[in-house]
Amino acid sequence: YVDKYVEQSQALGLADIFEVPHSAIHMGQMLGEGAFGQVHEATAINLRRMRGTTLVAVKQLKANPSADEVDEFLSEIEMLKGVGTHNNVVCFLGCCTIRAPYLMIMEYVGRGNLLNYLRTARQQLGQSKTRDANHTTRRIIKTNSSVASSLSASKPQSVNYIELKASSPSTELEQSSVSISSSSNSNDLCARQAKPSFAETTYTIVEEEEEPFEYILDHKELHNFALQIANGMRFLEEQEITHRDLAARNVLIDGNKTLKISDFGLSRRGLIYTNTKTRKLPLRWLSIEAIRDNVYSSKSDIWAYGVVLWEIGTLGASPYPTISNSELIPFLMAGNRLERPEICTPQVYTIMLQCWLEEAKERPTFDALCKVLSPKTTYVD
Ligand code: ACK
Repeated sequence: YVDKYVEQSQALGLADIFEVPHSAIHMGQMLGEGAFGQVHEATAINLRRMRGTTLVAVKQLKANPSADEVDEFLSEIEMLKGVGTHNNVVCFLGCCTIRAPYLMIMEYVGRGNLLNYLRTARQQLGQSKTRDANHTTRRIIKTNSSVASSLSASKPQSVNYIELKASSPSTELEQSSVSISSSSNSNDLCARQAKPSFAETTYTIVEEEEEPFEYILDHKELHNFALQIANGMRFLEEQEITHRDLAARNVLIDGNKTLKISDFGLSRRGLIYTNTKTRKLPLRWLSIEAIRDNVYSSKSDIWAYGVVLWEIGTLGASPYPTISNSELIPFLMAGNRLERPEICTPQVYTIMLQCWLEEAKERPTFDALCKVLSPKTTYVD
């Protein structure tokens, strides 16, 4: 098949080993939509090192993109080609970049994002058993009574990204000067329900989803989530890749509860200083220096990781619900931080506070966090 693939690729003038002909991709249902375009379930035939048909996720750049959008999409792909594979990072499998529609082909991660997982589990907390759309049993184990009470206070929020004009000083961010966009699914508190339907294709997809998928949320699970994300981020840190949009909504979960860091749309190598383009930014996950000076590094990813720990500890609350965009920088500069989630141990809250140190170089590395988050750390009381 390799010969056939190479032949096919050469015929199309595809020198790059990641380049895939459009004919090898059969699009299925849409999974979601972002500013860049759409993500679909799809099948791909004879991907690099993958004989036969593989279930994949395909990110498709929207129709009539601006030159900047094409640039960004292609640079994301270029960066992903060099990332290598890690169990906690969504694997890049191939791309179509010779002609539009431009596609990015990724490993399919079938259980949606971590934020939805946490919120669904939170919603179902208290019910001892429920059945999901696949007729597999989900068992909800209530970890302790403070979990439920700490959650009632947190309400989901739809605004995760704001548009920051490069010319306006970020400290003067005004709610009115900010155009609001919501992440495609931030209000959707339900986990993905149905298995993919491929009515329009003739392929048979065999999935391993019949096994039960449990919403557990005990100490072990939350701790394990924190560690898996730190592991994936350490892998990126080693390669000097700055993710820039680490948040629970951008961490995907599969049927085995393996977490995969995704959405590299804003990622770049090395220290990044951005001042050129108007772009939407995940304000509430950004470090002080990222908001104030447009400087991003692994240390600003560490800040975002602290917010992800907080999202895990609150089972999917929205950060700073009472603070407006324009108030955030003064709030942080005055030394204020997100409060300790009720269920988190002081030990875990100390880690969060270290991630939010004003001085970037004093924050821990992901490597150090992986060590600190040894099995001995207690996540919740
Ligand atoms: O949160 P979701 O269910 O998971 O909805 C969003 C949507 O596409 C838009 O980003 C989903 N998504 C993104 N990448 C993947 C992937 N590799 N596998 C499965 N779903 C994905 C994401």
